[in-house]
This record gives sequence, C-alpha cells and structure tokens, in this order.
Amino acid sequence: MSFDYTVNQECPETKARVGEFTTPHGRIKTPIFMPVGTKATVKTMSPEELKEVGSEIILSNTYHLYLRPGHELIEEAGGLHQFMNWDRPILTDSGGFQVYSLSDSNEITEEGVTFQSHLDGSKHFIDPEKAIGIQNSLGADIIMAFDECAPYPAEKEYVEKAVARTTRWLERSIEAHARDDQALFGIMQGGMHRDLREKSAEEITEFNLPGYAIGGLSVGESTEKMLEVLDYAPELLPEDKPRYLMGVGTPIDLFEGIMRGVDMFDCVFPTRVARNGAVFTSGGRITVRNATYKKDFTPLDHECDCYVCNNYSRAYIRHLIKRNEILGLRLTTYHNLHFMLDIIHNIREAIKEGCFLEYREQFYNQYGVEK
Ligand code: PRF
Ligand code: ZN
Repeated sequence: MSFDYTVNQECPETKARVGEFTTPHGRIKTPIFMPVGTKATVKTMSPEELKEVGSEIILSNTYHLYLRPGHELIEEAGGLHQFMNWDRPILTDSGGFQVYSLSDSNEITEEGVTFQSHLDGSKHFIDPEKAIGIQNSLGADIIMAFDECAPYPAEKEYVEKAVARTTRWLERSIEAHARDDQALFGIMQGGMHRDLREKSAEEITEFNLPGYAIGGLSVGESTEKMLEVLDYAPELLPEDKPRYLMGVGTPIDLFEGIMRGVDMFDCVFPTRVARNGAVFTSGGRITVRNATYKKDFTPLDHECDCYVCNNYSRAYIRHLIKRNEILGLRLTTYHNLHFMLDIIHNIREAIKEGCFLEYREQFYNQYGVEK
C-alpha cells in the first residue's frame, strides 16, 4: 500500500505545519506525540485509557520485545496489534539505539552489533536484516531502519563514520524489508555537525522513503545545542514526508520542534516523571509527591478537564504515591499523557487558525520555560 502524507496547512510565521499520514490502522494527524509502550504496554495504561486521553499512535521497541517475550511469540499471537489489543497505528524503533544505551557491552562492526542483554547477560547479534525481520514479525505500521547513533560527545571522525554506516545499513534495511503494509522510515544522523547532517540527509533521502527521522539528538547535549541542530535539520528532509524527531518530547520540546518543522515526537519523559510523582500543569511542572500538597484538595491542574482532574485531588494522589499505591501511578500517567496530547491538539488547531506563535507565547507565559 502507499503511505500518503498530506500537508494541509502551513504556519505563515514559522516552519510548523499540519498534516495527515495514512497507515493500515488509520490516519494520524501531525504534529503528533507518540506515548512510549516499550514492552507492548504504555506503563499503567489500558488501550481504552490510551484512547480516552487521545493517543492516535504509540511507539514500541524491537530490542525489548525481541528479548522478551520474543518476536516469534508475538507473531504467533497475530502481531503486536492483536497481542496487546491496540487497533490504532504503532511505530517500532529498530533496536539500534536501545542496544547502545541499554545493553551491558557492545561491539559495532560493519556487519552489525553484538551485545549482551541487559536482562540476563546473554549474548546477541543484531544487524539491519535481523532488525527489519523482527519488525516485520511484530507488524507495526511504521518501522525504523537500523542506524548507528554516535554517543555525545564523540570525535567528528567517529560521527562521520557512523553517518556513512547508517546509510549503508539503511540500504540493507530497505533490501531486507519484506512487507509493503509497513512504512520503513530512514534515520538521519550526524551529531552536532551541520556538514554531516547535510551529508546524511542527502544520502538517506535518495531512497525516497515514506518518512524520515532525525536521530542522534537528546543524547546528553544541552538544549541550546539541540535547538541549534533543529534550526536547520528538519528542512534537510523532504517537505512532503513526515519528519520524526526521535526520543524528544517535553511540553516545551513540542513547541520548539514543531516551529522548526518537526511532525512527530516520542518520549518516555511524560510517563516516566509521572511514575515519580511529577505532573504537568498549566502553571508548570509540579512534584505532587511533595509535602506542600499534603492538604491541597484541588485538582492536579485546574485548567485540565481529564478524568483525573475531574475526580481526584492533589492530596489524594500524593497520598497514593507516598503509599506506593498502584492507582497513584495510573492517575499521574493518565493526566500527563492527556496534558501532552491536549497541547499537541491545541497546537494543530492554532496552526490551522494561523495563531501558533500566539498560542506558544501564551503557553510559555503560564507554564514558565523549563526543561
Ligand atoms: N536512533 C534510533 N532510535 C532512537 C534514537 C536514534 O538516534 C534516539 C536519539 N534521541 C532515540 N531513539 N533508532
Ligand atoms: Zn488532568
């Protein structure tokens, strides 16, 4: 099938745009935020709840599912959608990045990556063919090429080699991809170097893929450095394809990425901080776990109309989190995802109405600019 991407509206003042991407499990509107469901579940959230908060697509990880429960088992279950009872689009990351960031030791050669499982120390080998084979078994709507994300900081010569290897691995990823009902996205690397980002973009866009990602950011560099790259990187990718910024997504990142031309985001941040008792509010992020909220009988965010804010107080949620009650984690996660998806919805509406910058200004004034 063809994976159409249509840009419906462009912001006259910034590079923000609104569009639609068609997948076998329905259309997603861009800009979009993808909640992270690493192990075939967005921690604490049922698929019904994910829909209630407005999730249109979720992300899952090849690396984790390959190790446990195994991609063959998920294939036997009828694929990832069926296995986890999620009938909307899914994107799987290729595993490359997780291998570098999670496994105990790894050796990267032209052939692929040898690594030890972070779970039991067992030895594994993943190469582009295997990463795509696993993703073909899982059956997500969007799958990612196997790339090499250079660490930060790294010698420029190293980053240059990673860029060249990422292109060769993309070629092998495309060759191995055996399902035309899955869109394969290419990934740009190049670290913080403009000339390498340009080289990477030039090489990967040759393949005329249905979408492209910006990898290698939010790997330890400062926000300023990341934004410096984002000032030019999205535009190096085709205008008529979705652009996905991998592993980036605080509330502020959404605005900053979108105004620079990014269409898709994923990040564990909103769900991870929720499990630590931190929640987003229109007045900024608060740690509801703190003693300040002991007798605060108001909702997490007085401007939020989610199920949590309509029914529970900060004091109650603080109590649940302090006592390690499971409901506490569920409520903070639910609210944070609702908050993220509400922002992204408002941003789409603002772009359509030609008032993106006004909305950004208003949000920042209230929220305070933090990371
Ligand atoms: N490559 C892949 N997945 C990723 C990244 C990358 O560079 C990042 C970088 N922030 C997050 N997830 N394949
Ligand atoms: Zn809420």
